[in-house]
This record gives sequence, C-alpha cells and structure tokens, in this order.
Amino acid sequence: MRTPQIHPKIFAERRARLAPLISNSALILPSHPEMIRNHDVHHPYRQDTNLYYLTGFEEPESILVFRPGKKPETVMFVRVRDVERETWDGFRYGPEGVVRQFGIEAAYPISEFENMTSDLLLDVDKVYYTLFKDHECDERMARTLLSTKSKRRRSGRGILPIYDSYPLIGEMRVRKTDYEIEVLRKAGHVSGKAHEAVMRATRPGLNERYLQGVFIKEIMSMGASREGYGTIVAAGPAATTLHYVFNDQPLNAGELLLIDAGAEVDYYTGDITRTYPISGKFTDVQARLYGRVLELQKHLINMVKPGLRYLDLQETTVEGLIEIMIAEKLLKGSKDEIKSSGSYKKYYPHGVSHLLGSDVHDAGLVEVNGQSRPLESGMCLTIEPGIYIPSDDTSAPEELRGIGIRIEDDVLVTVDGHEVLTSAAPKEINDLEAIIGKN
Ligand SMILES: [Mn+2]
Repeated sequence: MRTPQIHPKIFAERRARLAPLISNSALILPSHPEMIRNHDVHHPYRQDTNLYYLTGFEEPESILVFRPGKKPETVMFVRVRDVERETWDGFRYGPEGVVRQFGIEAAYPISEFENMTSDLLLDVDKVYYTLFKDHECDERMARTLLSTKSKRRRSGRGILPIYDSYPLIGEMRVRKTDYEIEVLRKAGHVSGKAHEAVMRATRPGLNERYLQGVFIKEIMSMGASREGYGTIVAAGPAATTLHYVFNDQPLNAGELLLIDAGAEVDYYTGDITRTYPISGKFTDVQARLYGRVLELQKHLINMVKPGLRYLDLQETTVEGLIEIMIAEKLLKGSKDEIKSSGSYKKYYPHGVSHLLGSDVHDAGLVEVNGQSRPLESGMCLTIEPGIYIPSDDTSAPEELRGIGIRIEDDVLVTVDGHEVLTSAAPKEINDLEAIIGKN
C-alpha cells in the first residue's frame, strides 16, 4: 500500500482556480507516455507536469477528464490493479484507490476511456486538449470526439472544437503560490548544499562522472526525487560546450570545472551553475575573468523586482558581457557596433534567464503580445550570464582559450524586490577557495 506524497487539497485548489477559465468545457489531460523500454529495463518515470499539477497522480497510462460545474466534475481513467503486473512493476492505485486517496470523484479502467468520455463530452461546448504530445492518445481523442458527435447527432452540432490547454495552465503556473514558494526554497537549498558538497569532493584526477555521483547522493539524501534536468559536469574546455552531456572525462589540475545541476523536490526544481578551479586555487587569469562575470551576475540579480522587463535583463547582460569582451581583448570595436552586429554571440550565445518551477524551463510566457513581460511577485527565474571561449579560437588571447564560465542562481520575485533561493552554493572566490577539495 502507498499513500500520496502531497495532500490532495493542494491539487483540488489548483483545479478550483482553473475551473472558471474553462466553464462549459472539458479538460482532457493524459499522462506522460511511458519511456522506451530497453531490454526490459524500465527507465525512471516522471509524470506529465500538468497532469501532476492538477492531480498529484504519478502513474503512467492515466487520463484526467475535468468538467467544471458538471457531475462528476473530476473523472480519471487509470490502470487497473493486477497482481501479476504489480509483482513486476510495483503498486498501482487502481480506480478505487484514485477515488479514495486523490480526491477524484469517479475513476475507471483506462480501457474505458473512449466509451465513457464520449458520454462525458455530450454536454460541453469545447474541449481543452493538447495535440501532438502522444500520437496514440491523439488517435483515441479523435475516435472519442467522433463518437460524441454521432451520439448527439440530432443536435446538429459537429465535432467539438479543441483548444490547447497549455497556455491556460502555463499562465497559472507563472506566479507561484505560497506552497510552491516553500517547495522551490527547499529545491534551491538542497541544490545549493549539494553543489557545496561537490566542491568539497573536487580534486584533480577524478572523473567528471564521480562528481555527478556525489551530487546525486547528496540531493537524494536530502529528500530530492531526482536531478531536475541533465546534469552538466564539464572540466576544462568542455565547459565551452553549452549542453555538454558526456560527463566522462578526467579532471585536470589547473583547469576550471563548470557544473550545472539542480535537485527536483516534490516536482519543483533548482537550477544552479557554478564554475571553479579543479585544484582549489584560481589562476590570475581565471580569477580576473571569473570576477568580472560574478560582478555582472550580482548586478543582474540586484535588478530583479516587480516591473523589470525580461528584455531589460537581457540587454544589461549583453552590454555587461560586451564590456568584458572588450576589456579582455576578445573583440575589437565599440560597444554599439558589437551589439548591433551580434558578434558577441560568438562568446555568449544564450539567454540570461528562464522561468523556473515544475519544469526547469518552466511554463508561461515572457513575451505577451510581442512585448517583453514585466516581472511580477511570485515569479521565479534564473539569472545566468556566461562567457565561453573555444579552445581553437585563434583570434582570442591564448590565455583565455578553452575557458567557459557560467554563474547561475535562482531568484524569486517578491513584492518589493527579490529573494535568492540558491545562496547555499558558494560563489565568491574566497569562499570557493576555502572549500574546494576539502571534505
Ligand atoms: Mn538554467
């Protein structure tokens, strides 16, 4: 027997907030498709974020049908209990367990989805469903809609119109509730403490993978469910590859290490990047460049408050990094020329920030009607400037080639400013040098 990790009232409150936005409609939300099985080994499963957001239910092969104001209002289709399958794959709640433990009004076997849902759609005007996420489910939806149409033939109405539910739910997820802020604080803290442990474990001769192992051990021991995204442990020139995935090279003395890793706690994730010397002491060149990026990163964090536009953050980042590039003799010319030509992108090709929440690149818009959106209290975002000089870039000063630096923290917008959620991860040069390799 299992019990849900989070109280069902959290999810009922979310459905209640969504309800007025979709009156006279049915929202149909399927689970994330099961991962490909490799030689009968199951990959770890993570529920579709929106389905989890509205139900707290974590099993695959499940679908929510939510019809605000109708009876029953919440219906789920789930896997039935099965002694043999559960022996292999583990516990299932089954329809009875879903009703008993998740506050869902009615639940049925997943095999009943088409037949029963075509009836549940008889008295709604439209359907919220997101196409092209799961081909198989799209086909079931098409058959269901066709069946509803033929069941209400005499009404003279055609196939129910389909609207995408993602923008609606995404908008709900943009401003975090007090509960979500608490969980995000924990995710930021756990991520930060794990980064500190990795710093203490860092020394030349180890493999990148070893440090990933330390990170996972630390976050899990503090209650995280999993890594929030693919961890990047990039030693030396690998740090100039933005989405480095191999994590299998040795750590060499004298080089920098870039680690981008976050812990997921109760479906909310931290997202932190730190860059520091493998041997525990910055060289003069490393300290100079790192210090400049750090100063800019702290300036950007201090800008965060309600009303600040995303665009302003990005512009300030680009201007700050161009100044660094000119000072470091990476680029020639005036700031304006470099900015308008975009030549800085050679060393800084990404955005400075993204929204953060249940997904590492969280749902919600940062542009509305073509305008950059002002920040509002309750939003959570990353601040992550970086500079990356490829090792084969012969136009760059030799001392800088192969250096990649990114510094990333998670910041909550508060009523009158901001709160850094990831301050448990050291980033000042003195603090880093005091702990690297010292566990
Ligand atoms: Mn990030």
